[in-house]
Amino acid sequence: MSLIASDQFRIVVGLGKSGMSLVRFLASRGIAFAVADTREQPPELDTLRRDYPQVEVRCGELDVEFLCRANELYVSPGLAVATPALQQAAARGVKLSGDIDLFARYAKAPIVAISGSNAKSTVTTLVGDMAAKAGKRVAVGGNIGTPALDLLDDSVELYVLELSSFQLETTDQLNAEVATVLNISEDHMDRYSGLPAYHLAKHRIFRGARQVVVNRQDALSRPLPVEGIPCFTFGLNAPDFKAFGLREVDGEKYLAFEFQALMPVRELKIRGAHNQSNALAALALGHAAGLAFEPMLEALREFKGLAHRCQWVREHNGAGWYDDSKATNVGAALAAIEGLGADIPGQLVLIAGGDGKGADFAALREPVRKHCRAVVLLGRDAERLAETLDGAVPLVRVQTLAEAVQRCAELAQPGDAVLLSPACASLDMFKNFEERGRLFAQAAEGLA
Ligand code: UMA
Ligand code: ADP
Repeated sequence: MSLIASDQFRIVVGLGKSGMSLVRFLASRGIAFAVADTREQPPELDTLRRDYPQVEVRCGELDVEFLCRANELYVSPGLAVATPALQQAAARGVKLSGDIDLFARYAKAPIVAISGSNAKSTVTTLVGDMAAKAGKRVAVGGNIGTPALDLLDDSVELYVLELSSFQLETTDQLNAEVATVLNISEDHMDRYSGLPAYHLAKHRIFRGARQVVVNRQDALSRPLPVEGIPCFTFGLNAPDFKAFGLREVDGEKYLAFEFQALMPVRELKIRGAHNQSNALAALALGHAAGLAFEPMLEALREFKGLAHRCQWVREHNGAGWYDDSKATNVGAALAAIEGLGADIPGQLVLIAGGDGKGADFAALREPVRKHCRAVVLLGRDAERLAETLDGAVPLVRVQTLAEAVQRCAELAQPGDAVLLSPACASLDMFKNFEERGRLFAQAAEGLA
């Protein structure tokens, strides 16, 4: 690829999964581009050098002069658009864009777009399962794993995308058939100036949407210019017109649409009030996308939940052990503590701590006091958590996850549940949340 500045020249910034999907996409369309990454050894460097040896790559600190040779930068989600070098390039007229914007320009099938602080992966997977049950050729990806550009295929009939605030920062016009922000609570406060900036990034998902789905119980999920856009809502209270919710019929709780009971809640395999809300959100999105109720309900009946989301691990001395390693923020941990706490005869022994990403932990104090027998703390922000929880319940400090498991086994009583729901990211001690969950389950399974 030549390095001649022209209005056809692009630079892919970031060479991880998204960056590599951009490289494949641009190369296959004969569009000239180069690559930059702030890391000396980005993960896909070897693949790039092997498969596209002609592409220029700059590793290390971003060079503004280099970036300004492009008319458009495709910025990976791991890099904030607020990064000074990117802002300097933007100030000199270079357009900042990303993989999702490009995807939206080329996708020929309708898009179901799902964001929110929590429950994105669960709801995205559910909508994908529902569409497959309805016989649609469906492609599921985005933040959940497969980069969106890798999904593009003209035979696809429906795209279901999980989108993070990071991906939405660079998304100008998504034009989704239906878009939702499932809920908003504090997350990624190490990247945003505060909740308003995070909220603003998430709400870019609604740009050009033909329909929206709103959480009745979370005002922050409501798009500002909702008038005139067809809207379905979901929530745990009884539904009215164009709404999904819970209705009681003959003493039994049902998932319901408007005044129609659809399915008893007890037929769901996923537990807790938060998962009933997730099932309703998926129904609302699927309905807006034109899926029939019967296949959607079949998918709901079969869904066992995703790994590391309140996942049952084992029973030990009469206590259940649960892996909720995916609870990387306060809102997710709260859902697990309140959901599981209300569901068991005993109390919770909670393992929490890790990289708090600058979050305020205060909201944990009351639910922890109500539901927990003790909290075992580890990781970078253990002391900050300890300050918040001090005096509410007994606190135990440990250095390793194996030690945490041992201490929990000593503390738990029959009828209790041991819950790994850290309210923090895992990256200070582990490769990712999956590794943290796997090591927890292994250690728990190893208990005599
Ligand atoms: N990075 C640099 N310099 C760069 C580019 C990236 O240091 O020039 C760092 C980032 O700060 C980050 C890491 O490299 O720590 C990875 O960033 P990336 O943009 O290269 O990530 P990808 O490999 O492209 O993966 C991304 C999503 N990752 C992030 O947003 C951090 C993946 O979501 C997503 O599955 C993938 O695209 C495909 O769409 C992961 C994630 O952690 C699961 N998402 C966050 C979350 O869910 O909380 C938002
Ligand atoms: P995301 O992809 O947004 O991280 P997941 O479906 O992977 O969402 O779930 C992440 C965490 O959020 C899990 O710990 C899960 O128990 C919790 N969670 C699931 N549904 C909800 C909800 N409706 N509200 C709050 N937390 C939830």
